[in-house]
Amino acid sequence: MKINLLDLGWNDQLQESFDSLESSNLVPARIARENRGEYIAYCQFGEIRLKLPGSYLAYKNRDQQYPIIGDWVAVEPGIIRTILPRRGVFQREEAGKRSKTQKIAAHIDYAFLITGLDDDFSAKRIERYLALAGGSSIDPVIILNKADLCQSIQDRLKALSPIARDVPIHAISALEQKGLQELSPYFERGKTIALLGSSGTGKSTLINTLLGYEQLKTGAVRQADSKGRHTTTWREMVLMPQGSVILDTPGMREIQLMGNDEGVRSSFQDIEMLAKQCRFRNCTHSSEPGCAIIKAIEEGKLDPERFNSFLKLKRENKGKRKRSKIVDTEMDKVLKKRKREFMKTVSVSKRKAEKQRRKLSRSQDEDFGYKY
Ligand SMILES: Nc1nc2c(ncn2[C@@H]2O[C@H](COP(=O)(O)OP(=O)(O)OP(=O)(O)O)[C@@H](O)[C@H]2O)c(=O)[nH]1
Ligand SMILES: [Mg+2]
Ligand SMILES: [Zn+2]
Repeated sequence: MKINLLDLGWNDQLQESFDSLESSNLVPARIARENRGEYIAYCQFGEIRLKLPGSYLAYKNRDQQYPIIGDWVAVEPGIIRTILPRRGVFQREEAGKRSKTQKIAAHIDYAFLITGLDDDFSAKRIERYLALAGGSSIDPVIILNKADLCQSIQDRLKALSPIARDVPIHAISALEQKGLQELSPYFERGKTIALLGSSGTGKSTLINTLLGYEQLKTGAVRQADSKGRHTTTWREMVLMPQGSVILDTPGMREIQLMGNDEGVRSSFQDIEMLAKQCRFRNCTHSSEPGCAIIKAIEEGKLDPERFNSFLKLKRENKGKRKRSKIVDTEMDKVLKKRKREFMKTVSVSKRKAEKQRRKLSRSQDEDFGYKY
């Protein structure tokens, strides 16, 4: 199957980066899936399988970039030679105690943040998604799926509007194929859309419906709480017939913020704007005179709940930064201790060697009849 690179998202900028490699042996390809060290990618000749060269792995270091889904790479037959400069990278904080960002996908234009309109619905979660997606070049889009199961869509839209601000919201039913027409502008040729959300919200179902056939496995949610069972277990890029690319991802168990305030700031611009109008620059918005936030809350212009979420997310970020510093200093301590121990063993073995050498030369001297 021949593929037009423009359908895959190829553009002038990528072409320029590719040309600057000045190698006639290379072709561009886009990573669609990773499977135990093997990459499945699309290029002009269709689907191909790729590996990293041994040298890539030999020089493994912390800064070494590994290809991620959505990456554009320059390849020789079977081998990835280099990753072209990334943009639109979706990343998140890895679940667990250690602060570490995990790059999820590259060259993403839109992030569909999918929530079910069943018992899964949570405005707070959407607020978190937005804070996570904010501050990057990816445009977030809120998708409320399973509209067929909800009697109070208008109420929920109303609850979301101060949170979403200018982020578009679409209520759809992937299963009953309702509201899908609204999504077609995002599927413009060459655009890449990543589907994100917790398990069971219908990400894979939406792709199947848009494709018109069952390409991806889907799984029923638990009756009791509408939670999914983590049916999708890997990230996978699917080519859409209209010349766009869609990325299915496994349901996220936990969303953690990245420890930088940029996302929070960009998704809470209303509060940021108000804070600028406070009389004191270091206003804590708790009891200061001339506080624009307190005033807005009193006048009913700002929902106190929203302000609480803002404070909570900021606090969480601060905690994260602190934690990562603690991890760093703890790491330093461990490394220093290891170094000391290493130096000790070195000096011990050096001393031993020296002793041995002296002993040897003494015995050699003895052999020659000399005595100390
Ligand atoms: N009623 C209704 N059910 C839906 C809709 N969309 C998806 N479902 C059902 O929700 C369940 C979960 O759908 P999936 O597509 O597997 O969900 P997912 O988001 O891919 O889940 P993970 O792969 O586990 O992350 C399936 O039983 C779907 O049939 C919808 O619009 N309405
Ligand atoms: Mg799925
Ligand atoms: Zn204030």
